[in-house]
Amino acid sequence: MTRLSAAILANAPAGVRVPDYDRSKVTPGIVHLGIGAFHRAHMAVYVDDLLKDSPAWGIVGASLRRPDTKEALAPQDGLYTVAIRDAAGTHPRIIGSILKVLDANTEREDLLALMASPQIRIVSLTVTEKGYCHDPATGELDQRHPDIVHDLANHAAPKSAPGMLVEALARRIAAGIAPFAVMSCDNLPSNGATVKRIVTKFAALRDAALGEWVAKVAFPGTMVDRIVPSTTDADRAMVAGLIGAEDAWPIMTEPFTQWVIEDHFPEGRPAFEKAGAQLVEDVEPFERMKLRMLNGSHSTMAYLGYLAGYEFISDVMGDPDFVKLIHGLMTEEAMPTLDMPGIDLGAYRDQLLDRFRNPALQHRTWQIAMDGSQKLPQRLLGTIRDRLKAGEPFERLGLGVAAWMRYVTGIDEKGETIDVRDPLAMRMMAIAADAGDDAEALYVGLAGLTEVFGTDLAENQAFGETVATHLDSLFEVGVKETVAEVVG
Ligand code: CS2
Repeated sequence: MTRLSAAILANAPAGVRVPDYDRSKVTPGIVHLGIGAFHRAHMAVYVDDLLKDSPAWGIVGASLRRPDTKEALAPQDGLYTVAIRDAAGTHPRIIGSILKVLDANTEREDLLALMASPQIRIVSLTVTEKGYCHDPATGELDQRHPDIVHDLANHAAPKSAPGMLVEALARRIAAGIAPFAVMSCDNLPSNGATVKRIVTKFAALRDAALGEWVAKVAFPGTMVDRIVPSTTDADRAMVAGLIGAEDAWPIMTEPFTQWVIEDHFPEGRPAFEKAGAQLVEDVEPFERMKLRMLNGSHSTMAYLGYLAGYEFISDVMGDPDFVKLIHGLMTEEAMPTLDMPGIDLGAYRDQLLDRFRNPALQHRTWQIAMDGSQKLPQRLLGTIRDRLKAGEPFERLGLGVAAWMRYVTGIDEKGETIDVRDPLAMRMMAIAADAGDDAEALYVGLAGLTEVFGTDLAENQAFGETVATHLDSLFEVGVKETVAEVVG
């Protein structure tokens, strides 16, 4: 079968949407760090919608860790398929907004030179929570992180996202070029302000004057939302059948997409609103809503669901007790902590439950379970802090935290090994090994991870009682029985 490339676009089968602009006229205006599946299903699609009218906003992607995206897209002229899936079918669309992918490890100088050039006016990021090298409980730069230590000693050859951003910004100052706006599209709380704090700190550690200059750079916050399961070989075969060509890395996603952006781009931006984005003054209420409702539910379903033997989120949604649990978590525990004038939170919740039910998405509980130590603070713990302050119960959120503690032991209910992927995995499994089958000891050991729980939660009695009781129940009677008790 022929490979997807610019040459086949003119003859793409009917029903396959292709770029509606002349790609040879498109020039780079955006560098995106972390060119993974999420970016390709989300921002790159919005930009693809706009290039016909604004060809100066093409994207050059960079991968900071692995060269696999470059290897997949380079032979395809940067083209790839987004397959939008639901019960009614699959709609393929070929995206052309990514002009090129650079591998930061082997093409670092090219990447830094491009980031320092005046044509680049936005640098956006999806490097996942752990890519910011920060302490998730406080949102501060982790100065002991090995990549940060490396980058502070090797300014011109950075490995980390903060190191890359600061080196490119420093080169711009030296050349008298105005800074680009830095736009994080990751699920961090207050992502604009958080990334600004991390990057400014890194710059100040390099040099105080550089820190002051970086403090004036624009870091617009964003709320991003689209569910993007990892691509499988079966997905590749399905897409090849639809587009009549082989695509090494098509992206699977759902019909829903949302993007709320703080309108703070001193050097200009594409008309994102024309592609459906909402431009607002303050994005934080939207972020909080999404992190607590969608992602809080997702993580709770991921740990409990995985342990109960459910492979996909749609399988979890087939269990009425789990649906009751998640409905209750959102309605009784998360919604009262949100202040969203003009937004119908009940309708938002119902739409989320429908999205979770999407049978065509095949979103693995194991995928969402990854990197829990980086995700829990903004997804569950912030909500719990608000509930504690209000003196209100948080049984379902507490069960979510307990399920994470049960999951990171690395052994499931049948005694099988769990492939726990997390920057703290080794430490957590050592804590679990020390605790043995003592649930209380396991609770104390894991709650002592202050980079996750802070010192306040670790020392909070109500928090400890709720989580440790659920954890004990997960060991004693198992996941399904515990969920049934909590909802019953
Ligand atoms: C998920 C998110 O993997 C995860 O942790 O909760 O990637 C989620 O699918 C997105 O935030 C949806 O916008």
